[in-house]
Amino acid sequence: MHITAKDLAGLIPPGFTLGVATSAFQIEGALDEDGRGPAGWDVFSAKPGAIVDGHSPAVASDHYHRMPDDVAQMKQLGVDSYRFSLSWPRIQPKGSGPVNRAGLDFYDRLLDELLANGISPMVTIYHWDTPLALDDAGGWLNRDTAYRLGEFAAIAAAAYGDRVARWVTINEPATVATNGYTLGLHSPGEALLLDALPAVHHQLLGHGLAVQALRAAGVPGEIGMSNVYSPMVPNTINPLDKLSAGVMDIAQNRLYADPVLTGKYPDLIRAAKFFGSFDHPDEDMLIISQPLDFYGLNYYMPTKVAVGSGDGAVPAGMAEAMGSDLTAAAGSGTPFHIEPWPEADITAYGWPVKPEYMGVALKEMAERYPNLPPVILTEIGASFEDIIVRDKSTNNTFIPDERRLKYLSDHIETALRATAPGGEAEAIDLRGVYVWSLLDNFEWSAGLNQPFGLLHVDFDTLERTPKASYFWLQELIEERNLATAADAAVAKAIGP
Ligand code: PNW
Repeated sequence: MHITAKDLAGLIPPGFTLGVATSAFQIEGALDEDGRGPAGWDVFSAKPGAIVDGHSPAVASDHYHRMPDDVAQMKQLGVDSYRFSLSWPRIQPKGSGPVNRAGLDFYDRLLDELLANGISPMVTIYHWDTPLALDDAGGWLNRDTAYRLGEFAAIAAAAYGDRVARWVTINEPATVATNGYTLGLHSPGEALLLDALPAVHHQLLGHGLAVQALRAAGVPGEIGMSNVYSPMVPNTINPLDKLSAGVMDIAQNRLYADPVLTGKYPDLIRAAKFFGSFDHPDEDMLIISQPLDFYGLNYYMPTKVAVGSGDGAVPAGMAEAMGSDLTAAAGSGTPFHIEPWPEADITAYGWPVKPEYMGVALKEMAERYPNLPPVILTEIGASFEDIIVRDKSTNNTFIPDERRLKYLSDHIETALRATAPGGEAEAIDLRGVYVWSLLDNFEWSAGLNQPFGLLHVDFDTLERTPKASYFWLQELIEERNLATAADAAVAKAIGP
């Protein structure tokens, strides 16, 4: 069971944002329309074997053509805010040089539509769809890509700065570096293992340069970035399991959070020659660690780590999980591996459902980073196979996604309790949560097979159908609104 929507609403502090999130490449389709340039992901996804079942992102959720309807669905849902990303190759087809007016116009219309419907826009500047021209020049291995991102942020600030409430410079550099440059599972398909470190640094530098560009443009919106965080849990009390979990923690969590929040890479990364050279000017660290208005955290699951190469029993879907197949890719004889959680519920992706670790993640962040700015959960969500039930008498369809609904409820409850006074992460000023995702979409190398949406998308007809989780979030927001209105009435009655 899970807490009632009414009781959960009672835990929500004033001013807290309830939102939904998407990204451009995953939902838009229309890859060749209105002057969009190619992205590295267009080419990567066309490679045989790159995407499960050979699925194509060409249409995805067809959001490019259905944007007003999708905004209307959000209005119905009642969300405070919508987090979406800008398609870099739609706006700047080559990643440098001239902008494409028709591409800029699409997000102009989207922003206006959101504001007309009372939905506050949160814009992610970079969510993985690097323009192909930049990938051809080395992508994130090339320092120049960081400067190009800074320039793109300036373009975005000039075009949209007046209407954007929150900016996310870059989404999950860890996933890009691990899946795109370490393991070759994502675009651009590089499998450099430990030599992928420059792709980490240049993304973080790109983040810093984007912050500089937004600040220089004087945008009124809040500025932050989004990192994924997975608590690393040793399989046993064996010190070698603990050591392995510690290494994973450094390689997947701290490698990305420390530079941004403390201005330093973890000591192990700096000291160990075997990570390959990633010499950089000291000044980079000042750019990377500029103060942020909020820190975005994407939370999905904890990771259980054990010493040794394991028996290969990691669930198939875990191949997508952060670094879970770092060991698989490196073959047998690797020093440590990911263990499945035998007792855990698992998602369609094979990811363990462990809501209590939402609290652990926040607690670890609070302990590690005393100067942490306000935190926003920029993504939480789960993929579960959906069943469409048709009522024979009315012909209405219903999607009873109880497991997704419970996942969301449990994780939001845990986060709210952890950050409330007396909670394990009470030092964190939690400002909001965004559900991943508004609608089923192109889940990168998993293709169209991992539905994360509150809205079901039929990928043949492109019809949207709200799932039970959508109606649950709608109810939660209604309850929150009633409680807020009641509080305001009391405050007014009592007077100053
Ligand atoms: C995120 N992990 O990726 C991305 O921001 C989204 O684009 C994506 O659709 C969504 O989560 C679901 O996968 C992740 O290993 C990649 O914990 C890896 C992990 C989490 C999220």
